[in-house]
Amino acid sequence: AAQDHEPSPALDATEFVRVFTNELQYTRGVTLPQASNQDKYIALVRTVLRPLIDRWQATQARQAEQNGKTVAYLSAEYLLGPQTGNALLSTGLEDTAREALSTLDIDLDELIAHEIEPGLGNGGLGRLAACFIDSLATKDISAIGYGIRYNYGIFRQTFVNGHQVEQPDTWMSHGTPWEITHPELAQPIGFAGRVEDTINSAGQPARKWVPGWYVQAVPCNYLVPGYGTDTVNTLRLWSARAADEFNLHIFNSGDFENAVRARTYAENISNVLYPEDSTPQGKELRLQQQYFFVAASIRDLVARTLERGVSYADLPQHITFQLNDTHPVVGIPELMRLLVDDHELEWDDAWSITREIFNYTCHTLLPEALEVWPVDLFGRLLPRHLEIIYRINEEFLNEVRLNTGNELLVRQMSIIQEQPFRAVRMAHLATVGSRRVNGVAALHSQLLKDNVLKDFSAYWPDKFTNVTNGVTPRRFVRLSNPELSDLLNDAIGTGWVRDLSQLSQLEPLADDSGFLEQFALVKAHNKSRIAAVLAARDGIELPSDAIYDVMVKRLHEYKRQSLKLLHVVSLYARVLAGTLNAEDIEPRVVVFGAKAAPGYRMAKETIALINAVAARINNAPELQGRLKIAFPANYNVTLAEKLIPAADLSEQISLAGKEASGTGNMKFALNGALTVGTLDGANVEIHELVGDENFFLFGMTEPDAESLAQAGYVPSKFYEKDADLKLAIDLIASGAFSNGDRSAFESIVSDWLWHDRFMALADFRSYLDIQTKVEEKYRDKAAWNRSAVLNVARTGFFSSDRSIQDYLDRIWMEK
Ligand code: 26M
Repeated sequence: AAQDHEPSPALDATEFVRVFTNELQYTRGVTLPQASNQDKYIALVRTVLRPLIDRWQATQARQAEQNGKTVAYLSAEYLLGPQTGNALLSTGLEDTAREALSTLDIDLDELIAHEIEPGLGNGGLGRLAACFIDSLATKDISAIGYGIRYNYGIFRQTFVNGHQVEQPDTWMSHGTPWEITHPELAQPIGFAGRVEDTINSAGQPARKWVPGWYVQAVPCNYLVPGYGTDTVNTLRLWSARAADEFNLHIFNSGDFENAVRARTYAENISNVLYPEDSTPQGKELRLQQQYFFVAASIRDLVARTLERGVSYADLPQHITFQLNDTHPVVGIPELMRLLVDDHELEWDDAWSITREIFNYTCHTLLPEALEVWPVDLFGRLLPRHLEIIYRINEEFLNEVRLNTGNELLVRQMSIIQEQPFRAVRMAHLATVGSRRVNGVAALHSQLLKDNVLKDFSAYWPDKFTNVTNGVTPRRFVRLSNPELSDLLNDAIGTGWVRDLSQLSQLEPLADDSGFLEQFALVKAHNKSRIAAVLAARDGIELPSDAIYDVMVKRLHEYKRQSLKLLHVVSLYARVLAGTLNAEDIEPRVVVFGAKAAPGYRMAKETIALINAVAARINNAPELQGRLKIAFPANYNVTLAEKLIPAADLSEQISLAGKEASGTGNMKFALNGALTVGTLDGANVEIHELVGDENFFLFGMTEPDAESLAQAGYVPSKFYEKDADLKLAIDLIASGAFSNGDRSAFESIVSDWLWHDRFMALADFRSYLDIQTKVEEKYRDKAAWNRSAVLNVARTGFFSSDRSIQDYLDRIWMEK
């Protein structure tokens, strides 16, 4: 039955060749001998798009007819990754395309590699959105993703003398064949201006927003194909175009040149993705981006729903808006404005509709990551929305006052903060205006209720729930690890791609030595593959028979890349000091991949330090080639797909209580890497599922870390107490990695000794000890492979299909 879901190709090789050459001729205007790789890539995409567009149109017709509930996912980011492989997979056309193109002497993989990935996200939050729309389509759910079509996605990272230098991501410089744009369907989005008293059509006093300027939101559609189903959903990203009225409002006529030039101000809105992912900058352009895409999205879906004859009161039965963090939360006052001002609903009716429609997912625990908008800035850009927020807040606080009589609580829960400056607390607005609030892993959801949003969870206990994150098995196993996929297909059939819980059928094979050997061959193959990729891409030479120890994620202090680095430096320092024989080091390749926010100084210095340590130890004769660091620049989805299948060891070493979930952790486990990790985020659930024998657990628990902080954490005490730690830090401080320059990494060293906000030094000993256990286990190949297979067998839970089912059960369809 599982076989029934394998996509069957809509074209055979002969038809494929005909359509492909036709596309070359009539959309590129070239003959085959004239065609460049770009021409061939575009012809390939347009060929694969045809059956997808047929399915897409059928999906729209079906969903309109069913007239059920549509899930609208609102996210400022979608970190999609390359599209071609996924489209070939969902159309079942991969083999056909390969065969067809080979008859034309074209290598399919070369064309696939030609694609520049749409990097329209920073990291975990944006990649989660991409996994979720994949799962929504695969599960045949009527859904639409809304976001922003940035001209420049996440910056391209380069290293200059080991320091990060950012280059613009010009992913659109040659256009993209994946996008279907409709400038004629643009809608005007207003900003700034003033609010007037007016009389509505019933003769009642009302308020009316008169924007000062407008920008056009142009819809750009992307197809989101499900796997093994006919559903193709839509991802609708909005692009900003100057409105004709734009310059009329700002400039007097006559100055034509400047009026034209001023259009770029409006078009700036969708120009670039903000690269900060942990400390919001409070920039006006960012708030413009948020309102721009949310206002366009809400109007789009509400208008289409009302056109179908749905009444206002019934909107919550037909629409649910899922807020991906607070970035789209301005949607709450926007829907209120739409209902009250434009559609003339009573405030109370509009408010009960609004609170039924929105749900909010929180992705953080760090207080500095919570978005707040200064009221003066907010009021200048969105004056009517600020009024609406004030009224929401006033009524909410009156209710809290009435129910609790606690004035302190009233202040703590207010949507408006007074100190250190008056500002709108977006997480409070989201919580008050949503029906459900969820965290992204069990521990995270608990900590949300206990700390960040504790007053709200005491006030509305039933509003809070958990949905543990997941990842799409299509991209992160089936596409990225074809050899493992073949092995799984032979062992348990193909049903796992749509139902990842079937991986549990592998369990008995963990004791089958023949299977373990095949599994080991797949891993070895993937290591050779990544070694070849890194040699070609970055000129990095690596052994392929070593422990592949991988830490890939955004660079942030709480994630503790510095702890991983201290481990490596400590091995080297002990070899230099003669307390460790190089021959006793199990050969290991430590791979880092990480981008730092351009303005985040400590993160950028950490990058420079990793590169400096790499330059030294990779050529240190004392180490006999047994320890290597690879830090390829510009880690992205394309590289992740090659790297993760090759990993033996997955580094998930954040300070407990700081990483909301993590999703890389899931991708690694599903590809048979063992995790070295703290009890943080979804690591807790991975550890629980795979079992303690198959997981390298270390470090303080969240309550441990909390007590240590309460007691007064003094990192230098750990430095003084632990000779290995001291040796490692002293080696860095001595200038060993900076040509004797002791000042080069001074700020990192002094941060370790005097601040160390995320307690890397406190967990150092435990981390070193567990890494010794890693080496011991790796020497016992059978034991290691058994654990690796059990990781695959026991982590089917982490499919984003399961996450989406949880959203349906606990939030979207919950009664
Ligand atoms: C906010 C304001 C202005 C500019 C940018 C931002 C911003 C952008 C991205 C803030 C945070 C952003 O991402 C945070 C993020 O990626 N969080 C991660 O979410 C993952 C999915 O739930 C979790 O697995 C990670 O633990 C969590 O860190």
